[in-house]
Amino acid sequence: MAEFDLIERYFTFEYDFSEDSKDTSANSPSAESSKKPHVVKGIGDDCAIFEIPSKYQLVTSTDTLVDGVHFFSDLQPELIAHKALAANVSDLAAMGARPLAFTLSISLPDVSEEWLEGFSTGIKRASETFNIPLVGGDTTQGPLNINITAYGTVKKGRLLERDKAQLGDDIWVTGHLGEAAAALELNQKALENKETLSTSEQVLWDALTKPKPPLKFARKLTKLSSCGLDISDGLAADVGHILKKSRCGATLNVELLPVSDALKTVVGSEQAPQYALNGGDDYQLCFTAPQNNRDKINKLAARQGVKASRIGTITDNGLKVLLHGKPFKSERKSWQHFNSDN
Ligand code: TPS
Repeated sequence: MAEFDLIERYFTFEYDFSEDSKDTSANSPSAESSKKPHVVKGIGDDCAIFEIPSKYQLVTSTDTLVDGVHFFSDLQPELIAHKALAANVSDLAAMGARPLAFTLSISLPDVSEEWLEGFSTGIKRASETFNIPLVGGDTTQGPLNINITAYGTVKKGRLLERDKAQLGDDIWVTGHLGEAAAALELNQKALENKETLSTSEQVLWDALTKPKPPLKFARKLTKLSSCGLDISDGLAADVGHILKKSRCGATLNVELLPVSDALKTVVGSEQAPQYALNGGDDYQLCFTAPQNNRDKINKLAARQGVKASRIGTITDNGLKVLLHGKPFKSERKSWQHFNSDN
C-alpha cells in the first residue's frame, strides 16, 4: 500500500469531541471558540494551522517510543497506540496545558493491515479520550518506532514549571505509583497467558498499558500551584529535576507514598515503596504548592475524582528520603536511557 493511501485509510479521522473541547476540534471554529486557541486546518495540507489568541501561549513536547525500549512489539497495537499518545499528553498535563493537537510519525517494518487497523483504532480512541486531534504526520518503512509531538496551550502565566518550587512548599503526587514498573516484570506472563493474571496483576497491567494522565486536574491546579512535572523516570529521579531547576532540596516521606493494594498484593508491602519511589512509567503528576493551599488542593482532587497525596516538603538543600523519620535505602534505580543497569 502506498504511503498516501495508508495515511488516508488509517490516519484520517472524523472526530466527535465532547462539549468541553469543541474549541480544540479540527472542525471550523464557532464565533465563541475563535477567541480560544484552535486548529484552523488539520490533515490535508503541507502544514496544520493553529490560531493562538494573544492571551495564550503554545507549548509543545515530543517523545519517541521504541520497540523493546518503551514497549514490546507483540503488545496489542491498540495498547501501543494508547501508551504512545498518553506518554505525550502527560507532558501537556505536566505543564497544566490544554491539549490542542498532535502529530504522529511512525516507522513500520512492513504493512500489516491487521496491525495498522488496531493501531489506528487505538490512536483514534486515545485522541478522543484526551480530546486532542491528530493534525499531521509521516509514515516510513523501518524498525518499529513511534514519534508523537503534542501541542497544547496555556493562559499566559497559568502553568506548571520545574523551576518554581519554593522553600516550605508541600510536595504532592497524583494517583498510585509503582504499578507500571511492577507490571513490566509481569510482562511475559501477561503476553503469553493473559487469562492467568490475577485481579491485582490486571490492575498493574492496566497501569502500564493504559495510563491516563490527569489533564483536567492539572489545568485547574495552575490556580493553586506553579511547579510540577510528570513522573516517567521514577518519582525520586523526577523530583530531582525539580530540585535542580528550582535550586532547592526536598524531604520525601516513604510512608506517605500512594501504593495500591494491588501493588502490595503482587510485590509485598515491604517492596511496594521501592517500586513507588523508583519505578517509572507512572505518568502521574508530581507538583509542589504552598502549605496554605492544602484544603483547596484536596477539594479540587475530590471534585476531579483524582487521588492526590502529600508526600513531602521542599527544603533548602539535598534530597532526603525517610521512612518514619529514618533514612530509607533505595534498592532500585530510576529509569535512565543509555544506562546498562535498566
Ligand atoms: C519494554 N521504561 C522505558 S522508558 C521509561 C521507562 C520507565 C522512562 C521514560 O522514557 N522496557 C519496556 N517497556 C517499558 N515501558 C520500560 C522498559 C520502562 P522517556 O524518557 O523516553 O520518556
